[in-house]
Amino acid sequence: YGVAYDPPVTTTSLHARAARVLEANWTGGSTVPSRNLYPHQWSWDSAFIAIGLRHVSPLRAQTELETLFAAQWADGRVPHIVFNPSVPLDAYFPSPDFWRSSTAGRPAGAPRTVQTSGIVQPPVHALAAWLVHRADPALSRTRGFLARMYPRLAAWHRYLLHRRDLGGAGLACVVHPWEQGMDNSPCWDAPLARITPAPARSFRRADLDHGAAEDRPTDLDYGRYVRLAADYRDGGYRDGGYRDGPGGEHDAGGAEFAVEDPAFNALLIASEHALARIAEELGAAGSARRARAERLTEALVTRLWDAEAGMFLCRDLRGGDALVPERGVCGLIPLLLPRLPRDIAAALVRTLRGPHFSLGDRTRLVPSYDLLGEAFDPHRYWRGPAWFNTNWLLERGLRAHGETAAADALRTALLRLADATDFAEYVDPYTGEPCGASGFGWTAALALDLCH
Ligand code: 9YW
Repeated sequence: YGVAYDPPVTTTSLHARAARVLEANWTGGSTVPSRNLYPHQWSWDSAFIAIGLRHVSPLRAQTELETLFAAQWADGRVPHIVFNPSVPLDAYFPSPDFWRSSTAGRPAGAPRTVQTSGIVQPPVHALAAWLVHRADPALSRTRGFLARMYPRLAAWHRYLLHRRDLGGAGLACVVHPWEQGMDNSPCWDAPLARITPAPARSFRRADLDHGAAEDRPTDLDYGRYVRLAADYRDGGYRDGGYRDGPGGEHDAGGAEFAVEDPAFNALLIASEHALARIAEELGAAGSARRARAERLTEALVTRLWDAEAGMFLCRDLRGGDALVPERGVCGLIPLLLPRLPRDIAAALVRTLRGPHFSLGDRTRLVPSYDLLGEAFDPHRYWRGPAWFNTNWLLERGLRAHGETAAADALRTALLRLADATDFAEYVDPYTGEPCGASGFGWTAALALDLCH
């Protein structure tokens, strides 16, 4: 036959099995992305997981976010990993002894009681907190969930909008590919090429114990990730950005890798809108936050929109402050914003349907990278495979812009593939063949969300 095994799905059984994955990955205070590949708490995973978990247990969903924010640093940053002390050091690299967050001199106010990384991940959290609240407002109010989360979320956004505004245009910058969440996207190839890799023998990758080498980033990529992270650590995790002094002067900082990414900033904008709603729910005004979200949306368009490509691109601050000519799925994620200018939303939908991403045509789900790009590889991590979180964001975006039929079709495809692949980490965009881990946290969580 040569056709991928793809049995029909009944949403009830899918629902039960997705809930079981989240149960199996629950550690008592949070949920691991994958039991063997990623045995700690990851920041944006937890936000997506909470969005699904709220349908099974609003209490656990609140706890998920509370646990993450208990590890927030004094400067407002939310670390991309919170380490589980009962997991052996060699189960994941880089481990706490690499990041050294809680050792003497604690950089930038890292917490004393938990070990964390020192870089961040996309700010999906305020959006998640709002959705979690709405799943059970009575429980949320009784527990003071939003009242406790609000100041922490506000400090998180303040960190990103001040310390990470390295370009001075209002957008947040990432200083490491891991921060943007799409680790080895071809969008990073040019900015990463300038980084001298750490010697291969100076570290040991743990990911290859559990993942197939051809599905994972290369050793050369890893050498560069390690170099960038070690330099940031050795600089005390200090950022440039706006100084709080009287002039509020701008400091570009020493970061060798500094990129304005459209997905990271779109998620920040969506979360700023959510924070406005949270403020209002708590009896405060949301208007200043809404105005800020609007300004950020304008900056996103001014800085990162490329009319010719019909999508957003990344801006490489250290590469002549130029746009990176690679089409990554990150450039489509701003579709998530309901208040995006209409012509831009329409262009994004055309690009999604066109030859580079082929929505509703040759692919089963939207790939992480340009199907026609030279670097495209249907199996290698963020260089082509389709991921469930990005597709969930695009499903929401299509719906927000009135593309109901396309959103429905994408939803059906997401549910089918989550089911048929036992909640794979990512899939071949053409065949739907599973890659990476199975029983993956956000895949199960977002499938659950789409059942509701
Ligand atoms: C790694 C946990 C994380 C995700 C990232 C993804 C991957 C870690 O896994 O990074 O070791 O490669 O790229 O987005 O948060 O699921």
